[in-house]
Parts: sequence; structure tokens; C-alpha cells
Amino acid sequence: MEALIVQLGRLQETALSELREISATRDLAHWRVQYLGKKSELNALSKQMGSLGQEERPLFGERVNEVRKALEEAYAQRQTALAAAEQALRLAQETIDITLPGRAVCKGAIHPISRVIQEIEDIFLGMGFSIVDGPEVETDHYNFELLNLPKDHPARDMQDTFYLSDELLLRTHTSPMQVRTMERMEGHIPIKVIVPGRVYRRDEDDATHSHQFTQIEGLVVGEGIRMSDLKGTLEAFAKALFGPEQRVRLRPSYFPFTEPSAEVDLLCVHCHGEGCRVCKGTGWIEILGAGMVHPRVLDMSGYDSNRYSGFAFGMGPERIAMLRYGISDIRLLYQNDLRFLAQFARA
Ligand code: 2NL
Repeated sequence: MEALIVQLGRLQETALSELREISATRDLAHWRVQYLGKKSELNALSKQMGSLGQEERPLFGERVNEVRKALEEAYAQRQTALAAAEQALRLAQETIDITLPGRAVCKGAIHPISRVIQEIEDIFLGMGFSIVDGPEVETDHYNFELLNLPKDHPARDMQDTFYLSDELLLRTHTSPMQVRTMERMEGHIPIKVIVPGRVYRRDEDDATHSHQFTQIEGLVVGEGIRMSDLKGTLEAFAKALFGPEQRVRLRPSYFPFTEPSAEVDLLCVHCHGEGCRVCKGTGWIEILGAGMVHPRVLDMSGYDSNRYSGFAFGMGPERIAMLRYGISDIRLLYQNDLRFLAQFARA
């Protein structure tokens, strides 16, 4: 019994002194297994109880419990102290220097062409139009044939384009999508759509021409649609886009897919009709092409031209952006030069 008590005392001393040496919480677990675990010396000693006499047992048992309690308490204390110290160290090390200047956010800008397209879309949405878009690779059939431009038509020269095969090409206008809309509507009315999108033509690039540009075309088909509806719609559009003082002027023109056809002028956005450099002294600037949908185009798309009529128009967002923002060279719109584009970031 004496020897066991001495052993217990030594065990407690060794365990506590080793615990004091431990300086990190991650090393505590090992100590705990060694001195308080199932295979610990303490456990082994307590099993020796059986070899003691009746009257010695309670005394020894009490002593074992004392030691266990002392070790457990010391462990818990050490654990708390070390965890607190580690936390304090982490807090001290992980502080961020809030005096560092923040990283500047690069503010993007909507491209002027997109901006003009969005504005025009909003205006026509407000007049009850829908917006549709479709493929840039089209068939000769939709791009030309159904728009009254048969294979040998001289007007094809003006739109001589990028062919992928005899039948496939990059569309030269967004009109094929309007034809597709008429087909999809299967003779139902009314049709009121605008079609924004990229188009392609074989052209020499210069300050006012590009082989790739964007177009917004509109189409209205119904019963009793007249030229006055066309003019009224475009006048409302012009006022919404350029202000209530705007007026439109129609001049006779020719497109294969409209009859009659017209060029549509707006009061010069620069001099408001006085005559200046921008409008070459006329007070007017051409902004749209338009007309009554050619009866043959209606018939080919399933709308009996004896019963239905419609108007259509087309415009170039580039030209409108150039007038609005005073851009002198169309190529600036395609070069993605940040010095140019950054000017369109909102303040
Ligand atoms: C312009 C002229 C125009 C059309 C486009 C059209 C479409 C169908 C039927 C009839 Cl499906 N016409 N589109 C009509 C007249 C003019 O565009 O100067 N565009 C930039």
C-alpha cells in the first residue's frame, strides 16, 4: 500500500510538470491520453486495488480519485489558458491595416451603340411593339428571295455580301427576321415588332461606312394600315428620341421590299433646321428608310395583300449615336479604345 501511494504521488508530480512544459493546445491531447486515458499509468495503478486489504481499499481509492481530479483540473486550466493565449496572439497578428487605400472599382460603360439600341427599344416597347432577334447567318431565301430580291435583281449588287455557300450568307439587313415573324404568326394580326441586330455588307470601311454594322428594323402588319400610320409612328418616335420639337419629313425613294418607299428626315439635331455644317445647310438629316410593305412580300409570307397592309422601316444605330454624341468617324465605335469608350461612363 505504501509503495502504491508513493507511486501515485510521483505520477502526479511527473504528469503536472510535463503539463507545464506543454505550450500549444494541439499538444494537450497526447498528454491527456497518456495520463488520463484507458491505458494510463493511473488506470493501471487503480486496478491494483484488488490486491489490497479491506481496510486499505477506501483510503487508496480516495487517493486515486484525488490524483485523477487534480490532473483533470490542471488539464482544464492549462487548456483554457493556452487557448486564450493562442486567441490573443491570433488577434494581434491578424489585424488588418484599415489605413491602406482601397482598390478602385473600374466603372464600366454601356457602349454607345448598345445605349442607342436600348433607348430605341424602350420607345417602341412603349408603343406596344415587341422585340425579336434571330440568326446572323441566314439563307438566300430569307435574306433576299422573300424580300422581293430575286437572284438577278440589280439591288442585290448594293448588298453583295459574305457568302458561306450558295445558299448561306451573313444577313445584309435584319428583315429576314421580320419575314420569319410573319411566317410564325401564320396570317394573324396585328404584327408590331422591331428587330435590332448586326448586319454585314461588302463595303470599303471609311469614316461613314463599315462592312459590319447594326440595324433596327420595324414592321407593322394589320388591316387598314396606311402611310399616315407610318408617318405618325415615326414622328412619335422622333419626338421621344430627340425631343418634342422634332418633326419628320418623307421624301420619295425606292426599296425592293416597300412600295411606296421613302427616306425619312429629321430636323437637324445640331441646328434644329437653321442649316449648318452637319446638315449641309438643308436643316434636315436623313435618319431612316421606310415604306409600305410591298404586296408581293406580304403575299409571299402568307398575308393576302388584298386584305392586309403594313409598313416597315429601318435605321442605323451607329448613325444615331454619331449624331447624338458628335462622333465623326464610325470606326471609333468598333475599335474598343478605352480612351473613347470611357467618355460614355455615367458620372
Ligand atoms: C434603311 C432602310 C428599310 C425595311 C427596311 C422591311 C422589312 C420587311 C418588309 C418591308 Cl419584312 N420592309 N424593311 C423597309 C424599308 C426600309 O431600311 O435605310 N435601313 C438602314
